[in-house]
Amino acid sequence: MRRCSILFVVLATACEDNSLYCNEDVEQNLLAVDGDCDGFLTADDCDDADNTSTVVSEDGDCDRVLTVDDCNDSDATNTLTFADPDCDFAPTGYAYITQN
Ligand SMILES: [Ca+2]
Ligand SMILES: [Ca+2]
Ligand SMILES: [Ca+2]
Ligand SMILES: [Ca+2]
Repeated sequence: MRRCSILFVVLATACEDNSLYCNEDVEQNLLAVDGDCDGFLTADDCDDADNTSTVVSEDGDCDRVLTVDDCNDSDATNTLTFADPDCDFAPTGYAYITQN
C-alpha cells in the first residue's frame, strides 16, 4: 500500500505541465503575466514582447529614454535627453532665436 502512494507521487510529478511558466520553471512568472519573461509583469513593462525593452518605473512614456535622461518623460514624441540640458532642441551652448 505504501509503495503505491510513492509511485503515484513520482508519476504525478513527471506529468506536470510547466509550459505555462517562463522557461518552464514554476519558480518563475506565468507567461500570461510576463510574456517576454524579463521579470516585469505586462502592466509594468513598456513592451511585454521584448525582453530588452525599458520598464515603466524607469521610463514613464516608454520611448526608451530613461526618466533620468528624458526632457519630458510623459511625452513619447519628445526623446530629447539631457545631452541638451535646457531641452530647447538646440545643441548645448546654442539657442534658437525667434525674429520679430
Ligand atoms: Ca515582461
Ligand atoms: Ca519587456
Ligand atoms: Ca522616457
Ligand atoms: Ca520622452
